[in-house]
Amino acid sequence: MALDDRIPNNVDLNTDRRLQKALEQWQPKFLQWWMEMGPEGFQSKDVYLRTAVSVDRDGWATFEHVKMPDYRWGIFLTPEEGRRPVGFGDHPEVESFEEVPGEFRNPLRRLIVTQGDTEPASVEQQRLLGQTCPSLYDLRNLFQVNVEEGRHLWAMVYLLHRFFGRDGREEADEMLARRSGDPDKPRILETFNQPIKNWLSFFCFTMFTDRDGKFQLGALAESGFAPMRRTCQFMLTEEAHHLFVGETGITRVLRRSAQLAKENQGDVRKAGGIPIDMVQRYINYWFSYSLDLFGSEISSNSSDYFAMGLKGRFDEEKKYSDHTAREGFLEVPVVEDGRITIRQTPLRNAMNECLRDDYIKDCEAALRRWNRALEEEGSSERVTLPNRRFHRHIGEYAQHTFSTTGEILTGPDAAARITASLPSAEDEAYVASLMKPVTKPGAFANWIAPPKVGINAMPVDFEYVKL
Ligand code: BYC
Ligand code: FE
Ligand code: FE
Repeated sequence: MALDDRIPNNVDLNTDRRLQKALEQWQPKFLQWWMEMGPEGFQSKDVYLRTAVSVDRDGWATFEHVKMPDYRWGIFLTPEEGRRPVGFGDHPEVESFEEVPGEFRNPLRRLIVTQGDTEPASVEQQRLLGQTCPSLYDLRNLFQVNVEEGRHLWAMVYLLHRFFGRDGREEADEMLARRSGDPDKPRILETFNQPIKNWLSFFCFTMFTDRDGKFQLGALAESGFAPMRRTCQFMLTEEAHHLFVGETGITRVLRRSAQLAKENQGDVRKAGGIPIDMVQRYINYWFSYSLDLFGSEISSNSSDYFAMGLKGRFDEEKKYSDHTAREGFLEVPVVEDGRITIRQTPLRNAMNECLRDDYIKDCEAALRRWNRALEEEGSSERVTLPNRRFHRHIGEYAQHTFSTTGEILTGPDAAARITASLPSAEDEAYVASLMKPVTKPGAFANWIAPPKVGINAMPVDFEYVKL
């Protein structure tokens, strides 16, 4: 382990002078990007952060107050016992590769660049949220997510520098040049160009969009390209916290709304809370945008990635017995002549849809937990997930208009029905009006319930950020 190095790492960076130098040249550019595009206004404050200093059980989560620019962004890969075969695709039996075979270079680079691009994008999307934090606890969680997304960028940039030579170095620079929402230099995937204007969106984003990260990283953690596999395995340990922030964030909003409804004869708004139907519209928006991230339902790209052993299914090794996926079909609803019909799709071409299926099941489980919280608070209201066809911009359903329950909508009022299920300008203005910073230790904005416990067994009123 080389923790005192300029770039903390467990990949023996000091034995590869060229690579070390290339990364040390990228480091100041990263820091410059962080100061420019990272969380605005808090760079000189002490934040109670978890830093990975090694990959083993006690080492990967060291908690202390640090200033964000001093966070030790490092390169950590989960070690593996012995060698293992690729395990799926056209050649499941061959030994997994430690270098990139020539014919896999372009697709692999694309996967890494697409994955890597989302990480700084999310930091850019969230950069102004600190100014309206509902508590110091939440402020700290935002920054924890932000520094770790920065580290995820490091993880992908390491792969680019280490395995893709000059092309990789150029791609790594491009990661810092694109900007979320910039019409001239946008981020690659559209979801990462959508603004996150308030904390309700932030919690929905970490719930739904970071969860795409869980499933994409899960699929890449099966990769026959061993460095990718080990990189993604370690990223997944950090990802769990991001999902926690999103899921519990919305749970706390729902609990508070239910409490305020009870105390005020159902009028949550009058009491300064967020009505549950409004929360539902934010769920509709971020869930549908997150579904887009799985790509087209029927995709030859996904078939190629699988055939090459670059990207498997979620839990490929554990969950499946046939790892070639040469036989079998997935029934994919498509639109033909204005009607939904089932298309029998060869499994390999439906890999995106398989992953999306697993993702949706995971979301459904979380929705059940949200609804249980509403029930506990004595509310009869419930939240739901819209149908996967609703409000899509990518894939089979992007060309048509679907209701939240999945039926095709036609006619003059179709667009209006979609709009009515999404946050309106009025919703946005109302939520914005609630976003007033609360920075006293232990205090919380009125629209959100406090968490049950603090971070790392600290009390809820701990000074998570020293302002
Ligand atoms: N927006 O066959 P198709 C995370 C493009 S999140 C714009 O449908 P494919 C995180 C596609 O590139 C995890 N364009 O797609 C979360 C292709 O372009 P070309 C991110 C899109 O390739 C929160 C065309 O449409 N990780 O970590 O099978 C905070 C048709 O291709 C979109 C990954 O994405 C879109 N939404 O699948 C921080 C993993 N979707 O070839 C971080 C790596 C598709 O026509 N990426 N297109 O120019 C992949 O595995 C695949 O690229 C995708 C797309 C699953 C994204
Ligand atoms: Fe990430
Ligand atoms: Fe994340």
